[in-house]
Amino acid sequence: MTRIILIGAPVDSGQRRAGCLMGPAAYRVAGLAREIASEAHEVTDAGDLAPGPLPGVSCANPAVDRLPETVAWTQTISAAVEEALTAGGFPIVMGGDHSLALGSAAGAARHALRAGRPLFLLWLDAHSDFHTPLTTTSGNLHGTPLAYINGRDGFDAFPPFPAPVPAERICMFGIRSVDPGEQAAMQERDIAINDMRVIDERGIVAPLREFLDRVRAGNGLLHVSLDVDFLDPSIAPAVGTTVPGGATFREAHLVMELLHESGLVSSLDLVELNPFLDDRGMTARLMVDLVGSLMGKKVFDRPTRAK
Ligand code: B3U
Ligand code: MN
Ligand code: MN
Repeated sequence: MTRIILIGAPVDSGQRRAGCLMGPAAYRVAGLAREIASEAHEVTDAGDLAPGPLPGVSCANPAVDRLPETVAWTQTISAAVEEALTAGGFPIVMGGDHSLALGSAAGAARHALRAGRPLFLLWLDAHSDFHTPLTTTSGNLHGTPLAYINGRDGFDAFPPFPAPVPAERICMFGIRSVDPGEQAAMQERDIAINDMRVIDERGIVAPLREFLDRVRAGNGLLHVSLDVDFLDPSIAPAVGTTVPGGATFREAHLVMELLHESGLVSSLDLVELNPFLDDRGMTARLMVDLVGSLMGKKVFDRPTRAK
């Protein structure tokens, strides 16, 4: 049994379409806590966080939108995730847009540093989120967290990332929208980029097992960041930036089932749900079902593959 701590992070300063701040409420309405409890885990809902006072920060890139709010959220979320992990819990951060991962990953990294274990990152997303505040042209900071986590320059307004995660410990799945500024930086680094081409050719299982084997071999902690747009918009319409050709219902559940089987995941983000754009709650419900699979829900109990 795992002690799950639900943390509401109604962040919407990382992008410009209103609605993500209703995400935590939608997860509660869709029964996230019940779903987790039905897999015999203990669940605590810690309620919603609020950002602290806005810091006096600025950025040389005039396009950047709502930097002080995002920095304030980063500090608050980072502290909450670190505290949950230190207390022996498994934090699930209910977003909120993807800029919340600037904080959740920083909290996980600080915890990993103190535990003397390496942190690994699994990024399930249509986008690579590898911009820095200096390279983003949209100015939307939800496109930057993975660059912060990897220790790229340009994040002077933010607290220094505790122990940046090297490229070899980062794995992306579902990628199908990358800006030129991100592409160049990603190509210089040895990140496992499982874009949709790779998934079409190899499927989900082989590349995910390769990554999970590396996490296990390194005795690592694993932070998973699940962006709603990882999923195909036909099954998950409640997201600001829909990109066609995403993961199917079965592929997404298979990822979650393999992650459960591995026993390696230590923290999770649920990001970019915009309930205002949903179709009778179908996206919120699918995200809850996926968390159910991550928590061990399955139709048949069968022996797991020899490790
Ligand atoms: N790369 C683009 C688009 C984007 C990133 N994340 C989302 N959209 N959801 C940008 O604005 O940085
Ligand atoms: Mn994202
Ligand atoms: Mn995305």
